[in-house]
Amino acid sequence: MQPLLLAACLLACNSYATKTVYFSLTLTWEPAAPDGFERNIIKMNGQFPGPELVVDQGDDVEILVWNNMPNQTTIHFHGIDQIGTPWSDGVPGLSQRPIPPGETFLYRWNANAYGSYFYHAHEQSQIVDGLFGPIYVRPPQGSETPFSLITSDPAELRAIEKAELNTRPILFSTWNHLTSSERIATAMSTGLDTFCANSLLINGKGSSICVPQAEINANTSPVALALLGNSTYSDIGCLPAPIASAGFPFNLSGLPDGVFAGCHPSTGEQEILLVDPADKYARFDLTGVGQLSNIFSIDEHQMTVVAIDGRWVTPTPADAVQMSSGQRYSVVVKLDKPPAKYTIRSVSGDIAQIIQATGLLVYTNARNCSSTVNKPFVTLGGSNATANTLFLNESKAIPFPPVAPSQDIAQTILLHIDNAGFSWKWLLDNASFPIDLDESNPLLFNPSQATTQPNLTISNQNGTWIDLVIQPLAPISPAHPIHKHSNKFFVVGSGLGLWNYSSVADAAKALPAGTFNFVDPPVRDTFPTVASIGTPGFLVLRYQSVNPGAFLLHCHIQDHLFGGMALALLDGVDGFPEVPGEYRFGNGVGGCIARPGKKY
Ligand SMILES: *[C@@H]1O[C@H](CO)[C@@H](O)[C@H](O)[C@H]1NC(C)=O
Ligand SMILES: *[C@@H]1O[C@H](CO)[C@@H](O)[C@H](O)[C@H]1NC(C)=O
Ligand SMILES: *[C@@H]1O[C@H](CO)[C@@H](O)[C@H](O)[C@H]1NC(C)=O
Ligand SMILES: *[C@@H]1O[C@H](CO)[C@@H](O)[C@H](O)[C@H]1NC(C)=O
Ligand SMILES: *[C@@H]1O[C@H](CO)[C@@H](O)[C@H](O)[C@H]1NC(C)=O
Ligand SMILES: *[C@@H]1O[C@H](CO)[C@@H](O)[C@H](O)[C@H]1NC(C)=O
Ligand SMILES: *[C@@H]1O[C@H](CO)[C@@H](O)[C@H](O)[C@H]1NC(C)=O
Ligand SMILES: *[C@@H]1O[C@H](CO)[C@@H](O)[C@H](O)[C@H]1NC(C)=O
Ligand SMILES: *[C@@H]1O[C@H](CO)[C@@H](O)[C@H](O)[C@H]1NC(C)=O
Ligand SMILES: *[C@@H]1O[C@H](CO)[C@@H](O)[C@H](O)[C@H]1NC(C)=O
Ligand SMILES: [Cu+2]
Repeated sequence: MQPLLLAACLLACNSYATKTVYFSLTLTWEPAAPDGFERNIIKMNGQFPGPELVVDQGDDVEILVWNNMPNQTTIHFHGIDQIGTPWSDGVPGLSQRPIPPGETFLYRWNANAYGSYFYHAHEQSQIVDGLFGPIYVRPPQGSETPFSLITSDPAELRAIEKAELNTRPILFSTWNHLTSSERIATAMSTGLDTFCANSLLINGKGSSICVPQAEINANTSPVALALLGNSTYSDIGCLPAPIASAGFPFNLSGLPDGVFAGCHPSTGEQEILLVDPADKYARFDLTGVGQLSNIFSIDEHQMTVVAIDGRWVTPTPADAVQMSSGQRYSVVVKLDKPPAKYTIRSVSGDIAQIIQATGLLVYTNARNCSSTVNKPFVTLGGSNATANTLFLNESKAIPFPPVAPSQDIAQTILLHIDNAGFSWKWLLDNASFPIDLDESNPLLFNPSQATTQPNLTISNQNGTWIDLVIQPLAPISPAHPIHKHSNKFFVVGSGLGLWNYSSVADAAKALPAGTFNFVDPPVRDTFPTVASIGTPGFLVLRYQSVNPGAFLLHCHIQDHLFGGMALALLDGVDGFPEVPGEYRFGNGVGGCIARPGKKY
């Protein structure tokens, strides 16, 4: 081959063909009734949740956002590494200026890793007004998958591979009848963390269900009973406001109906997942988007978890899978049951609230059946409803293939989580991170600003390894799903007790064997701290700084992020990139504004 041809081939005949794919998202603020109750919500291209963005690994992705809402906005692509494109990470004050009403912004990033992701607002609390939608990055054809660990039967394998190509997102979210700004006003006027929802949604569909008090009481866990004392969960299944105060001052005058109590039933659509048993298998990407963790199950159908946060894991069977906000669990489901309609269930996995949503898994050859199979694996209270319900054992779902993190750690950073005077307001380490951090002057554009805000930022040199030790101190600590923007971290360990070590290596010497895993730990972009009462828990996240830029580390429960539970990671300050002029000064378009229907 001529040298010139070889060079051309090296460029064009990559292991996977690089192409550019274009999307446009038009955002509107308009009335809708996802759970049967009408209020204003955010729609994307007229839809809620937003349209699924499906691309191939290696694709360059361009997403033109048209903000037709009355509020400024940004969009974050959750789990996408943003290697070399930190200006497309969508965090106001860190990576960009917000997109004003009526304006556009062009996000550009490379889909460098296969798997399940999602996009959502990162401006104010617009995510809870509905601004979210799924992303799937298809793995390269013929790439290694863990499917051969499920079956060695070639026909079965082909069916699983086909299901993989047709994977479908299932987004679980919490929904409120107050808008996000009304909820925030309520938190501030009452002083309270208003953690309860009016309904749970499955792919944006659901109902506000008023469960009889006796049924709520019967599903109250022993831990909740101890917290409740002589009170009960409210009629919306919510812990009462005085408990939500966590011992901080609160004022119930002006508390709107329906926030802690006040159930008003309303009926929306029910999500229906139509499956063809001739396909033998179905594949779903379960995604936690809401403020409560969610336990998902399909009556009579065991699932096999094959990927978590987009990355393959050793296939692990489970009747029920729990996920926190920001986490993704991809599952394969065998369609070998009698043709019927099977109930799918999402119940709260948090002590904060007893609440549920249901949908249907419908075999195509049972579309006209009038009855529905109703045999839950999981109770309304989130515990086993059968003698042998199998909850996912996370320690079996090790990354496939496993990867060991470095043991050469440049920095160990202890980050305490605590309340800051009110139950809605939070500290991550020394400070409460402002949701509207200097939006006109993003940290990425001028990292030296960080020196004036030392408590809001931590920085490192590119290439180094960092241990983040997260330790919630509140006497009653819910699980905080910690999400890191840009590349993933290793979850090297967790446990109970006050952290009093200068390094993880020291802790490993002092703590019981099995506290840490340095061999094949989970590789994630979101992972919850240990929920605890009395004794504080700790969670150790290890990552390598590989992508210079300003990235947020935060709790993915939106109310906690709003309350300040965040820090800016200035990764690779020694190698911060030159921000392209079209992002530093403009909206990323660079020149003329593109028109929908042309490229986008
Ligand atoms: C949206 O804008 C309205 C009107 O300016 C304001 O009252 C509200 O707080 C804003 N909401 C959010 C979520 O930014
Ligand atoms: C709960 O019990 C305590 C003492 O046991 C009592 O003082 C309090 O009034 C009771 N509260 C309610 C709501 O019954
Ligand atoms: C509670 O809030 C109301 C109205 O917002 C206010 O009038 C009242 O003084 C507050 N009470 C206390 C004890 O702060
Ligand atoms: C379901 O009923 C409709 C009309 O009632 C019929 O057209 C359709 O073929 C039926 N589907 C199946 C799978 O039986
Ligand atoms: C749930 O599991 C426990 C412990 O294995 C068992 O005792 C209990 O009977 C189970 N619950 C049901 C409803 O089967
Ligand atoms: C989970 O899996 C690990 C590793 O296989 C095992 O040691 C542990 O006993 C399992 N836990 C439960 C609750 O089954
Ligand atoms: C930063 O944190 C330290 C230690 O808690 C505190 O003394 C200091 O006031 C904080 N500085 C700012 C600017 O918040
Ligand atoms: C928090 O404050 C302490 C004491 O001033 C300081 O040592 C630590 O570096 C601060 N943490 C951050 C993340 O700024
Ligand atoms: C940062 O470090 C990573 C890992 O060592 C390396 O791949 C990358 O090229 C570095 N980037 C810069 C800008 O130095
Ligand atoms: C931490 O350990 C050191 C050395 O063992 C000890 O001096 C110190 O008092 C401990 N601090 C806490 C808060 O337990
Ligand atoms: Cu949190």
